Amino acid sequence: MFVYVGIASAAPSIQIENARTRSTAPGQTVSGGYMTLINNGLTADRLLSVSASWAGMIEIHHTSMDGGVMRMREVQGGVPIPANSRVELKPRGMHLMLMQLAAPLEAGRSMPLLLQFEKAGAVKVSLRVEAVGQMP
Ligand SMILES: [Cu+2]
Repeated sequence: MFVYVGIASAAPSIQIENARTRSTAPGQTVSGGYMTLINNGLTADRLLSVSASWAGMIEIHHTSMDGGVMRMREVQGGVPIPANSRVELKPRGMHLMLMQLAAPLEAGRSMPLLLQFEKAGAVKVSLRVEAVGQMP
């Protein structure tokens, strides 16, 4: 599953693969969002923000280990995506924090997400909801 943006060869060309999230239990209002951001263009781009109608707040988080404790903090200034490179949003790494979920995320569903890039602009992507345990 991917989305192509950019037609002129000089423009950034952002492709998104393997966009996914984890299903949630009733009452659980937070989940993680993961995907591969691929920049096939000659120009660096930047993921600035992410939004969805079904999540009240979405932040981009960075994960780090601090004395054996995993900590998450919000990425400031967006996620740089250098020209001709791929950036992974993955569990225990940089990820999307999907918060204030309006309803539980059910496995098998696809949730629309809007990514805002500095140069590529708005890119729609579909997040595949995977059952907890289906993902490493
Ligand atoms: Cu997080």
